[in-house]
Amino acid sequence: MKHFPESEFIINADGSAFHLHLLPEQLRDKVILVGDPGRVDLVASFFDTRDFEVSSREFHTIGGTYKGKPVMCLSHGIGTDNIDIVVNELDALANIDFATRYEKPQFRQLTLVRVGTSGGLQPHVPIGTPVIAEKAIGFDGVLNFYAGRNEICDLDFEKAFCEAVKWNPLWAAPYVVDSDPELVARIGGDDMVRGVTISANGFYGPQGRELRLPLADPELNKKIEAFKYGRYVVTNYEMESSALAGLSKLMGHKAMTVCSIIANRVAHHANPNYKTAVSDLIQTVLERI
Ligand code: R1P
Repeated sequence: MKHFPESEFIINADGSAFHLHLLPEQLRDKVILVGDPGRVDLVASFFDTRDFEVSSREFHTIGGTYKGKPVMCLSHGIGTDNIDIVVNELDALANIDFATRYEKPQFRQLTLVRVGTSGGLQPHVPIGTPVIAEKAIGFDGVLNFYAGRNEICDLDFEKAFCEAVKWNPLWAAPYVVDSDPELVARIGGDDMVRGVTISANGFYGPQGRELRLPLADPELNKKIEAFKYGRYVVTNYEMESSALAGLSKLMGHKAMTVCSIIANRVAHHANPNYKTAVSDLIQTVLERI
């Protein structure tokens, strides 16, 4: 069994995981992930009991039950760099013995569902649509630092995508990972769109938004919108689904992302009153997780 020294896996003085500040006994098998720490209260408002609440930086967690089902909601903030922290520390809480610092002999699998917001890129995903990242394309590069990346990624899709959009070799190599198919079927039901979601490594330039700084490739979004791969088209942009799907798959956890579309990047529309759609989506995911 692997042993993890103090420098590699930091445990706080109170026995909690370094960034999440969660204790192993607080971990629930079913975890709803949201970006905004404030949205954790919205998710917990649907719980029938609240057992604990922990807050540190952007990581805010409330654990409890939903219709008797043990569940917790945790905020990850913005970006796949945070997802690297969240998935590694959740996995450590499940699969590392904090007293001995050894990997536990019995693997414990977690179910991680991110409920987020997103910008739509296609006419069939108008504002208000819940879109599942059936495939996630990571522009961020996080997964490329882990061994085994090629075994879990869709290499043919990656190649076709890079050729179609004339990917700039100065950018991190994009990676393409599937969400867990059983979760997609169960949580997606027949009322959510299955899509291909890009996780960008920034909100402005990396998603083709031009403010004062000109873009390296102003045509990139047009090429992304036109790209087709079998039955797949790229449906939306957000900033976390790729690392969530990739790291979870490498570790053996079940994960997926579903986002409510709050802006249409093609038609240049945004809906600042998106909270009802997000709240409805949260309740649906709580029912089905
Ligand atoms: C950017 O405004 C943030 O919103 C989206 C992006 O992924 C990014 O985190 O999702 P959340 O609403 O879940 O944070």
